Amino acid sequence: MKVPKSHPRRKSLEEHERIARYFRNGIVAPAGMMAHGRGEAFDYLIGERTTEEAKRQAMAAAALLLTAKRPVICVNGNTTALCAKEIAELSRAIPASVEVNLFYRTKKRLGLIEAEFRKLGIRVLGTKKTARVPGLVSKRQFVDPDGVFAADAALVMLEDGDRTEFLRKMGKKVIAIDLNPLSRTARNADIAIVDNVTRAVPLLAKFVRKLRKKKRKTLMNIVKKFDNIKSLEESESRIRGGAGRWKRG
Ligand code: PTJ
Repeated sequence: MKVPKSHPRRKSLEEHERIARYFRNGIVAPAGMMAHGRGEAFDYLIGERTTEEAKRQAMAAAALLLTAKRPVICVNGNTTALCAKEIAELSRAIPASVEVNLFYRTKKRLGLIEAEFRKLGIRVLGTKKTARVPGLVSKRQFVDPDGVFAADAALVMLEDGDRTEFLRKMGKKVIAIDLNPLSRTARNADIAIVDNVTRAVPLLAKFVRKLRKKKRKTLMNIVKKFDNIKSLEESESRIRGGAGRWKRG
């Protein structure tokens, strides 16, 4: 369905279309559609735009990614559907590896996501060789020995709190993008960006380009000053205080 240019919630409807299309082609899992709906509700409450808190969160996240020696960006069905091109650009800007990690892991979906990134010139890790995240029971435990397993920092999006927690137990820094500031993923992360992946990923790339020339010490200071829980409280209070503040079409 073509969404009219004049529609006030055009972007949101276009995202629906993308998720539905990528569900039909097998990339998005059935539960991915529900996960998208959950995110959409929070996005509506923050006004479907990047908040000032999210800008600060993304700035700290960009600094962390630039100080990492082996950063990895994790992708799943929803993020491939919504922003594969932007993820490819971010991975080049940092530079970072891209690794596929699926909750509903099947050979077919791994292959489809791999092919989607190949079209963008990215060779994704995580499809064949497998190491494990100790303690994690879901299929998310399977990671690439040259990717997440060896990484010192991982960017995760639309994930569950368990993996974030266990990755941190492995000593890795975790950056999460999650529209729900109360989620376990957001709260377990070192830095959580409360924004839609479709806006947060290009914003991260923008900040990475901006900060790239800064001294390591400056970048580390930005990271050190960041307080994830305090920042999430700011995001949450905007959501609570924001109800009814925005006019909707
Ligand atoms: O790994 P896959 O592809 O096999 O599928 C896994 C899914 C996505 C189904 C799985 O991870 C899942 O069910 O996720 P959850 O537990 O619903 O968590 C998704 C989190 O991401 C929720 O807190 C949502 O609010 C948030 N979210 C949803 N859409 C977006 C989002 N955050 C940022 N941007 C979005 N577009």
